[in-house]
Amino acid sequence: MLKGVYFITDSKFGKHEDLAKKALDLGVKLIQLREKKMKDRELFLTAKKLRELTESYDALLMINDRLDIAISAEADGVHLGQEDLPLEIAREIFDGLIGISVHSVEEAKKARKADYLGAGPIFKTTTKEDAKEPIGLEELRKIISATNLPVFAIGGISLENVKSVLDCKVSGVAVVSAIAGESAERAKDFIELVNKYLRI
Ligand code: TZP
Ligand code: MG
Repeated sequence: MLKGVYFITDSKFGKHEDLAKKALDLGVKLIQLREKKMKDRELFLTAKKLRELTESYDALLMINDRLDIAISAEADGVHLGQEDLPLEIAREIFDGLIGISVHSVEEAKKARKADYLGAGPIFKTTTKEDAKEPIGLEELRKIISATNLPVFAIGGISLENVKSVLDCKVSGVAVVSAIAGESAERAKDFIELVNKYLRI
C-alpha cells in the first residue's frame, strides 16, 4: 500500500525493532529500515527481525540503500538515493518495490521507472545528518505535477505542519521523528490526521 504514513527507523531514537513496533502498533503499514553504521551481519539480522515483525502486522518492509540486504532478508523493496545503485540496474536484478529519493523535478522525471518517489527534504530536519537544503512546498507541488508515481514527502514533517504537506496532494508522508521522537499519543494523532485526510 503505497500511501499514508511511511515510517523510517533511525537508531538515534532507539532500537530499530522497538521503533518499528511502535509504528506498527499504531497502524502504520509501510516501514523502512534505515541504518548507516552497522556491519553487514548485524544489519542483515536486524532486517530479518523487521521482516518477521512487519509480516506479522501485514505491513511492507523497505530497506534503505542496500539491495543485497533487501534481497537476503526477503524485504518487499529497497529505497535508493541519487548516489546509490542506479534504478535501472536494481530493476534488472530485483523484482520487488523500488523507491527513489528526489530533490527536483529533473530527478523525478529521470526516476519514472520507480514504484514511488520520496521527495525532500521539504522542511529543515535534524534527523538526517547530511540532509540537503529544504526544497519547500512549491517544489513539492512541481514534483507531484511532473510524475505519475506516488510521491511521499519527507523531511521535517510534524503534527503541526503535515496539513500543509497533504494539501500538496502527496500520496503519503515519510517520517522519522514525528513517530520515533514523539509520545505514542502525539504519534497516534499524527497518523490519524494523515489517514483521515487521505481517507485510509
Ligand atoms: N531523507 C530526507 S530527510 C530525512 C531523510 C531520511 C529525515 C527525515 O526525518 P524527520 O525526523 O522526519 O525529519
Ligand atoms: Mg541512500
